[in-house]
Amino acid sequence: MESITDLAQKIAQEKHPRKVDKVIQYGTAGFRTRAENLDHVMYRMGLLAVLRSKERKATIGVMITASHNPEEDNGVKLIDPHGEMLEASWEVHATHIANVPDDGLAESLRTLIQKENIDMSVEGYIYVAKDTRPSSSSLSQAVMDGVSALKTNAKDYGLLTTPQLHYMVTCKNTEGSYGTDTEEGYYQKLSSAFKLLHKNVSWTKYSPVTVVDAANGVGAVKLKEMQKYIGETLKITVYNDGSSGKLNLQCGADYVKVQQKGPIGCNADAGVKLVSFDGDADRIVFYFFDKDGKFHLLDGDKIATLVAGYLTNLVTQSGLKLKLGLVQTAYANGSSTKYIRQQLKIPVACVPTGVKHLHHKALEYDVGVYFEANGHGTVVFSDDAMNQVKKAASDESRPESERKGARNLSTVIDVINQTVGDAISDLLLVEIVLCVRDWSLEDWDKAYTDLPNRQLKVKVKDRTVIKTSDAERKADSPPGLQEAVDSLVEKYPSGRSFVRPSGTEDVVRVYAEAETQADADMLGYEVSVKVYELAGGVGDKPSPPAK
Ligand code: 16G
Ligand code: MG
Repeated sequence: MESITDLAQKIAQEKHPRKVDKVIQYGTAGFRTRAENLDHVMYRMGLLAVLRSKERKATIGVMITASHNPEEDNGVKLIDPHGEMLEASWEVHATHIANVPDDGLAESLRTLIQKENIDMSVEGYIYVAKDTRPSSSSLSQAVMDGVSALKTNAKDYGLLTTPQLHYMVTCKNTEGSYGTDTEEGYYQKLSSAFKLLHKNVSWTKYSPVTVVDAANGVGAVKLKEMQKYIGETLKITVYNDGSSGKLNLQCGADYVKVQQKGPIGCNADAGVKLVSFDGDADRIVFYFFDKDGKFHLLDGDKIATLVAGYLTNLVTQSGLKLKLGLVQTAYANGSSTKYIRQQLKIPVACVPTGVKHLHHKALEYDVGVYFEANGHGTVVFSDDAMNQVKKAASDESRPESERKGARNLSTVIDVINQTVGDAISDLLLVEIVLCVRDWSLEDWDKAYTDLPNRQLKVKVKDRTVIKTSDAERKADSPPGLQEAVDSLVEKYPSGRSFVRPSGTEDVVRVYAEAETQADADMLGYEVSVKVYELAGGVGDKPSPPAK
């Protein structure tokens, strides 16, 4: 009799053959490449999700998206039981299963089953969702084929934002204690808490009007849905909503952050609150134009400081002794780190790029706020902190002011999608803080002034020659590179620069900041040249900044 793994291989050969030889890696955010090369990878990730599900004895999520990448790309990532990124040791399994030749698939599956000691009689369960890319439908079908090849059931949610799927997986695996694993459950939980906090607050400078560039992605559909639940409390206008423009093309959070300008179709009056999501709505940035038409960006760093400041106040008010900490990456603007240390007086940690590193570190605090400068982030509360907050909220022996602080904290927790950064949830959270503080975006922006900065890419033969340490702030190889960067940095007041291989693109990334934009541009350029010379640059040499 044919074994189930042989059968899975047969289906692979017949319906989802591997047509490309190029090895593909499970990177920072799963597999990501041209959609036409992904069919076999998707089928195999369906298989792998089942094995992971049986091994964990829990529901596993499979999200089909390539986030802020162009429409021609697609990708897939697996979501672990508590809504977190797939464990690193399984990333290795994923890479292996994705690349093995068709006729070796059954054998590889058997080896994995043995190695991880997977009990194949355990019933697995898979949640699948996709973004709005044209390629997502057929790729999602390939995932479903993989799941059913191993005789396992899946729930296909169709279109969801990435953070919504993380949320669903967590709801399911906590048997509903985190929330209800339906879209309605998600909108209900977040919007009710939001409306409660927004109620009874009066303002003069805050404006409950927000204009959102949804990057022509899935966030548009879901935000419009959320608006129905929020009603009048916040008036959201969505553009770049997929009705005409192309996904992520000249729009979205990544474009706005990197280009430091508004997206296509953006023509707002001075002071209007503007927002961009990325293609799968797990990143958000805010911005506005001042009276002189100057663009002001409020990125992940600014969001982190806003949120951390607010939560610190609530914790203090509640009288609870909770340890709050903030987690950033090397991309965090130097001014933000200084502000957090000197003004907010909150402990701040720096970790390597990628959500899993930030999330993991944030879990070390009772209340861990984490944000990447690019706008991905959230807040996580330890189980103990959540229990303390709940208890304090109804503890009659506490003064009313403390109980009020705890009650507000408890409600804020419900606005937050703790499983992963979530543009919709973050939007609501920021709106609450701005409303309570009665701040316009100008007020928020005044907290500190970003040091001018520049991000550049350098093409090299093999980007893995760059090895970093100290949360990517030091390049240990190739020899001489760090010394070269150090001596360039020294020339510029408030200069800082680092280089790291991208985890999602075949390039080396260069970051530079300095007191003036011209200095940041020049420092970035000079460092790029060093990377080109010392790390095997290919193609054209980096060109100097335009004067
Ligand atoms: C991925 C990461 C994001 C990171 C980015 C860096 C996840 C879910 N996403 O999008 O956190 O900022 O990669 O890209 O981890 P890079 O390595 O190409 O600079
Ligand atoms: Mg994204």
